[in-house]
Amino acid sequence: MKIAIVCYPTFGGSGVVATELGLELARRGHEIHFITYSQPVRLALLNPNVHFHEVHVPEYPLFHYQPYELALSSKLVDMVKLHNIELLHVHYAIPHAYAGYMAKKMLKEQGIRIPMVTTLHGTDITLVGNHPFYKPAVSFSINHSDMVTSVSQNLKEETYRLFDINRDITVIPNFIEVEKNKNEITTPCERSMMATEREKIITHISNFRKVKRIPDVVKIFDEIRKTVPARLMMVGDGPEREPAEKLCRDLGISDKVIFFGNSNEINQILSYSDLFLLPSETESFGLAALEAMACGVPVISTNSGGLPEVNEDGISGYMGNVGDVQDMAAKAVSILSDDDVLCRFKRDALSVAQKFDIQNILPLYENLYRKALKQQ
Ligand code: GMT
Repeated sequence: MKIAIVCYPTFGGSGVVATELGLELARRGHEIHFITYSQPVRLALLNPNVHFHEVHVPEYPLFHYQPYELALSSKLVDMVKLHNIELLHVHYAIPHAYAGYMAKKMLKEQGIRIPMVTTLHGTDITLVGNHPFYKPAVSFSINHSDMVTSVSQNLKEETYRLFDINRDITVIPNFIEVEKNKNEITTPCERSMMATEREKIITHISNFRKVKRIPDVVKIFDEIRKTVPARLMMVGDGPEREPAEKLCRDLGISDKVIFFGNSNEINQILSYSDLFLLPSETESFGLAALEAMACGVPVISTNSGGLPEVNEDGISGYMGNVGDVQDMAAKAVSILSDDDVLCRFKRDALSVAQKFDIQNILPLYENLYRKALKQQ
């Protein structure tokens, strides 16, 4: 199939999922066209089936806001015609589903019918899309997609609860390439740059937004390290990073915490980690937790949103209520303070992650595409 993938090209989970999906589809022989405003961060263009088309939005002083949706829908129309693309797969409803719908309409006028699959990722429904400023446009573009998928059962239920949706939503969970992590090389020398041999390595990875509850990450770590010698690796960047650095100074633990900023070496860092913290207010899925588990790292997370669908309580880690720092810290200590227990959690985290292996999930998308094409 010839498929156009529209996504945010940044470090966010939706862009990562869209990119990894496109790369695996290309490996399976499909022709994939990424259409976005810059090259997705995880996109390697080494496969002849992978193409990247940049959406340019010319600056014009009259516009207070540059019209990205317009430029994107025009680019979609041009690329569909030029490359005979058969299907649009848009990730994140805002504004991609809206722009995709406009492209479909324009193409129909020119006698080209093309189905659009929309994948809902989370914040497009729970945080941003739900705002009254966007809600009518988001409902409209979900209802007018040919197929809609959500990355968890919880997100599907939230979408029906928050929007006026009159169509089916198929749950296709996020995925991970488990095999890739097995090839990561770890050497004691590199580990020693992060922590001493007797210290456990605890990691958090996110975009450092309010929804991630970054102060809770720091506070949980501060509790843990009172019992178990440990260091905290903070990977990613965003508005909550500076306040978190200040909190570490105030707690007197700056020497035990490393802030990496955005990194392309996530698997490397995870492969040294003993525990992953994700105490978010909500997560539609929690891709970062799955990435950790695929590296054999147990997860302490909250039990909100789609997290219980990923982190199996008592098996791949533990869950706690949002904001219950003491409980999550105690559960972390129970894993870290006994090497046999830690070993078991590491092994089980990996086997839970295996359920989400890309080889199991990708055929679900391929079947959905075939169904969408048949319905045209
Ligand atoms: O978590 C974020 O703020 C980024 C956001 C995104 O759209 O990139 O992540 C959402 O999509 C990911 C991929 O499907 C999910 O794993 C995250 O749980 C989800 N984030 C939230 O629901 C807060």
